Amino acid sequence: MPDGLAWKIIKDHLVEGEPEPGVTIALHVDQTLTQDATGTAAYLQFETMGVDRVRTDISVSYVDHNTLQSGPENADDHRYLQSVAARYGIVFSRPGNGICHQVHLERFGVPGKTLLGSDSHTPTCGGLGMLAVGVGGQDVACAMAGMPFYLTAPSVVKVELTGELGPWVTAKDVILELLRRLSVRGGVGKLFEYAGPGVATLSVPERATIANMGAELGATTSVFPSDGVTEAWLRAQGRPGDFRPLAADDGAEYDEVVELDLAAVEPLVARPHSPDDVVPVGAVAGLPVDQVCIGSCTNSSFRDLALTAALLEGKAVHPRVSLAVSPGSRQVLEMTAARSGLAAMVRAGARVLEVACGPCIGMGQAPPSGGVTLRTFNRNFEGRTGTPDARCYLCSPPTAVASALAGCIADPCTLGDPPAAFEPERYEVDDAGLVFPPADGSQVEVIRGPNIKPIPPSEPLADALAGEVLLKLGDNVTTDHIMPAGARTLPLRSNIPALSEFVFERVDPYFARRAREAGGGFVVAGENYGQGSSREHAALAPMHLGLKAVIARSFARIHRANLINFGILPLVFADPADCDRVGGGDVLSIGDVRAGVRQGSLTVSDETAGFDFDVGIELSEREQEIVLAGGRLNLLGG
Ligand code: MIC
Ligand code: SF4
Repeated sequence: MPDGLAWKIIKDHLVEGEPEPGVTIALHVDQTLTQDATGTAAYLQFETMGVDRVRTDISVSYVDHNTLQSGPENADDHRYLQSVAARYGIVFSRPGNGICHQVHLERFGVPGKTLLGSDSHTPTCGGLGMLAVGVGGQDVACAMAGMPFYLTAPSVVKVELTGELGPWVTAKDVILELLRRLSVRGGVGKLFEYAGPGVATLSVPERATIANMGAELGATTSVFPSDGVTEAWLRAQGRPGDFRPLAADDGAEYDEVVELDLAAVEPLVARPHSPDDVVPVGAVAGLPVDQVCIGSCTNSSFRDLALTAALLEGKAVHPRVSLAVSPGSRQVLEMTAARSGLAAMVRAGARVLEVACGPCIGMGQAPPSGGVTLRTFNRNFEGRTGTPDARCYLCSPPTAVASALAGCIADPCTLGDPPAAFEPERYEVDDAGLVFPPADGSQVEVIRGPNIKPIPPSEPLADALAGEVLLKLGDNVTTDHIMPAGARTLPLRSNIPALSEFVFERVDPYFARRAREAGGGFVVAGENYGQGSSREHAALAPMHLGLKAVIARSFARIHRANLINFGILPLVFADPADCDRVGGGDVLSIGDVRAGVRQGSLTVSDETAGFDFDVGIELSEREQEIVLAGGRLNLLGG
């Protein structure tokens, strides 16, 4: 039977299971990546697995999130990550070398290989024809230890691209258009495979932008074919040997098809506070902006920055606006500087920031109170900027530049004729920011700072659970709500007891105290609970506070897996209407829990409201073992 591209890569890596949508399968993992904010927990868990050296083709540890060193914690984390990398055979990407997804695309991505990363935007490398999936740190640790990666095989959506992008329309607008049509939960359980004649009109960095924000659709991953454009780009990166052509077989069938005419896409903007609240730029044009940020793993390629520099050349940023630019990698920074682009940006009044995630994760550049910030990033969840009442809009680099110059949201066509887009024939390759591990790391000492604490243990699942509904929430709760990031909390990522004090802080500043005093309890929510990041801390820290189960209408993929990995039950209302009947503060009890987990359903008694309701818990046998043990680490003997 003819196969689509994604199924070909899946079948090439299949270790266990039937390759059918909805079925649990296990895949061999060729490469892994971690970043510093999730990496410390991943390596702390990996260290307990008794493996002497990573068993992947290549594993890379990036430092890109926690780069603001306002105390010793982040530098201590970096030192731990560097030493643990040398000890176990992992490549270390030093602070300042770049955002994990951008650097991985430039230096390590290989078409047709699998990549598992402890960051939700790992699918960026799908732009190169990789099957790249974002997961929690524990799943990456297991892959580094040589275990396969278990997932529910997704259904595959073919996105048939036709036509060509018009002037001032970019890859960012393409993915915003898909978000407008499909929403932040439209991709859950699905993989997006791009096809059609429009693919050849998109460069690798543009494909990467689209694959990157497939994460915002909730998709398992996104993948582009590997074609002549891919080959030319890999050659330009000095890696011609990594190219291998990959395309769907003729006549391949798909579970769904989405048609998208690139010529019909227009410049778009996502409004606060969700990446799917998308409107044409004209609908918000004229809104005064306080800040414009260009960068993040979505839009920080050389192509994006070269365009930004060309558009800023000889102009001046509006006095009301603070324009921040953060390049995605050292390569991007060096090449932009070498071609005078850096000077053009600085002269125009831009604040050029460190090569890192920076403002995207609230590591500095919080906007003013009640301010409007326009960003080329991928997420605009409430509070994520670091300013609780800021309003964050998302857009493409040209829309960002036009707005920075105008002082208000502006259509990029106000900039006149667009400069010719280009891809350099040769990228300047400089791997000085990468530290390769010694052939034998067994004598390397792993250095732990005082803030690095072991992962807290958990108990096997009890047969009776009781407690109060600590929080009742709506739809699309993000991991930024559950476990906020930003400059204040990220330094505590390797210290779970300290970090857990901030769980749900933006929803209820007293949540941690209430949870501790109540001896744990439940959270009740609507659809798509836990969308957004891969941070397993959003399961680990609530586990430490005694959270027993989350009862929701549905869950986001990565967060559901993280809850299971740490022994928290992801329960789904059998009748979605019951969600409205359960109140915050109600006392719930669940009996025969262990048998119910095996059967796939449980009955919950709402003692306060005086009614019973059923919940489902659809787990594979392997997942059942994990939750019964109180988490995967207990099964691994960690
Ligand atoms: C994000 O964009 O939310 C992050 C920060 O990159 C997270 C990872 C983390 O929380 O460390 C992600 O996307 O997975
Ligand atoms: Fe970093 Fe932002 Fe990308 Fe997350 S979304 S990896 S914080 S740049």
